[in-house]
Amino acid sequence: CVPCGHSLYLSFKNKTTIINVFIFYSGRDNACEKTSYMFLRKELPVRLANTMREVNLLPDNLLSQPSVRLVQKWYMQSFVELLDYENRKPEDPHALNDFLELLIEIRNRHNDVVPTMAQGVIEYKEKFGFDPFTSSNTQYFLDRFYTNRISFRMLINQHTLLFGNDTNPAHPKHFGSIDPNCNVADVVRDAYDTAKMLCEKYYMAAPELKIEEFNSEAPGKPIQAVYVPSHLFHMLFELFKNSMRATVELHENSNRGLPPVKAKVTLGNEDLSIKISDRGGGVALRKIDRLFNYMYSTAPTPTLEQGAVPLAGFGYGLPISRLYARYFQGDLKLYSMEGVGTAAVIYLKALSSESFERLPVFNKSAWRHYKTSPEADDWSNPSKEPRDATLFLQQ
Ligand code: W6P
Repeated sequence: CVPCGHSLYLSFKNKTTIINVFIFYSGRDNACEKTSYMFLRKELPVRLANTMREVNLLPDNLLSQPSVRLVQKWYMQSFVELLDYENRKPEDPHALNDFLELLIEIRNRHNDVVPTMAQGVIEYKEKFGFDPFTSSNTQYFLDRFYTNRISFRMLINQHTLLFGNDTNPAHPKHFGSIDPNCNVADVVRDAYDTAKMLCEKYYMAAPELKIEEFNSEAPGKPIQAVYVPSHLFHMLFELFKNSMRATVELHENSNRGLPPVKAKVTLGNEDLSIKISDRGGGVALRKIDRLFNYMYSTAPTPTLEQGAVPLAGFGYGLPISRLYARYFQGDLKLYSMEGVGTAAVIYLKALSSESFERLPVFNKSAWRHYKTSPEADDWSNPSKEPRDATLFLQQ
């Protein structure tokens, strides 16, 4: 099994070894599938087990919500089913195919983990309200939990795409879900077009897109990355929906038309950056963190007309997009100037050799996060009373 030259890789960490597992294989031969099988039958249960241990550290009031229990059940079941393969030799004539089918079944079972966990958070909030301690625990937990889920699905998708018969004939040059020559501006346009259709359906109007590229490494050449186009699409689609909504809602009743949403794709030595900026009026600095807060931004989905989809603002789009960016060592940041507009920047690693998985580890320090209560604030609180210095002078 010969890994081909590309080096976007997934890693497997345990206490003593770091094994880099190349997910590019030079062929679809049986040897590769066996190697992947041997790796996954160990690695997938390990990743499930780590998550299940961490779920158990959640505050009891959250852990006991029915939706959280349901998710826990799915994880247990998948864990047990994977363990069946612990001792099945890859030479067993049915092992490889049975395993592949199991992976597809597991992927389907876990499809609704995100909305179900969100439901759990809603149930919690209805009973106990919002408090900063649980919010900070939930934030820490869900970031790690969803990162683990992204990684788990990435591994399953690679295996089923490379060795199943559901390979995508539209993208013969992709390796599983990875495009070694992913044209970033193309994905930007694609995500814009999709968001635009939603926006027009909702508001009967949508801002234009202005896109610019600046390739400092190879001036004039299109910017490419070794990346998972579906992850990039997910992030960009989320940002466009937010930008479009802000733009339309601010300018709906103006007769000067809608200011365009701008996209700028740049490549430097180290970073490949994508900025999406709007003139939608911006968000106050004080409120920016809330956009990434799971507990704050979870609210029961408003009842929509049949088939209607909300444009943006319900649920977990932004925090999960940031996890996608961080998963391969990038990031997603918002820069807003209230009264004017917002710029969102996705940072990716320019070099695929820097794009390894960022995974949560389960150790003492992680455990401590759940067990320590937040420290007392060590900065002054503004007094509600207006300060009048003359009072001190009189004393
Ligand atoms: C806004 C709020 C927001 C969030 C994320 C991306 C863009 C924007 N624009 O007004």
